[in-house]
Amino acid sequence: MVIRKKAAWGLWLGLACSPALAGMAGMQGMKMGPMPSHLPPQGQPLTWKAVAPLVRDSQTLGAATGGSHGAGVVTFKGRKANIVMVAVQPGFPDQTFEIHGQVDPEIVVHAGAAIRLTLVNMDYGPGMIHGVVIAKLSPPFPEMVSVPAGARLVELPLEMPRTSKSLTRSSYHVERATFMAPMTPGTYAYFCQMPGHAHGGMTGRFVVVR
Ligand SMILES: [Cu+2]
Repeated sequence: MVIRKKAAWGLWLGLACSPALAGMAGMQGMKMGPMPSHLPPQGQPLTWKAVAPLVRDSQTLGAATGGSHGAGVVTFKGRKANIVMVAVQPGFPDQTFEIHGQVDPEIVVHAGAAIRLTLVNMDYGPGMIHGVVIAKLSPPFPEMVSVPAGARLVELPLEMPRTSKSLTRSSYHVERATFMAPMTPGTYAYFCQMPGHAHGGMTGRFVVVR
């Protein structure tokens, strides 16, 4: 778990963001309002009771259009974006991300937006490990994706699968980080860094607009 339990979002935004990114985005001194958090103290896996609100957030935050695999678009407007992604929500295809009920949609954010990114791994079974990287890359991806220096916007480390077949009896791994969207528009990719997963399609576009 890399979650910082702080009432003021801005405080741990500052902690989590790299100095290079912070400098690039001109975010020093930026004031961030408090953000609600459903998360327990750092280092503890989440119970279903704790993770269910995050899953609900993943389905409701942002504005969605479209809907088929990889064709949907989820837009996060404004200077702050709270993005919650699920890795392999039950009932959805293997090796996919779900956002706003869509499979691997395009994510759209505004240039310079302060982004809080959360990933919940809902997958179950041996080896069903997932994480997420957002980087200046584009598909097709090889089995092992290497990210050139300077191309990575953010990385949430690999998370273990849920612990029980029963959703309500399971515990869940969640990772969270904050970062600043680039100041100039551009197209990036989000993808799972588990070998073979991005290659198999566990990826989507991350688009920064003015
Ligand atoms: Cu994966």
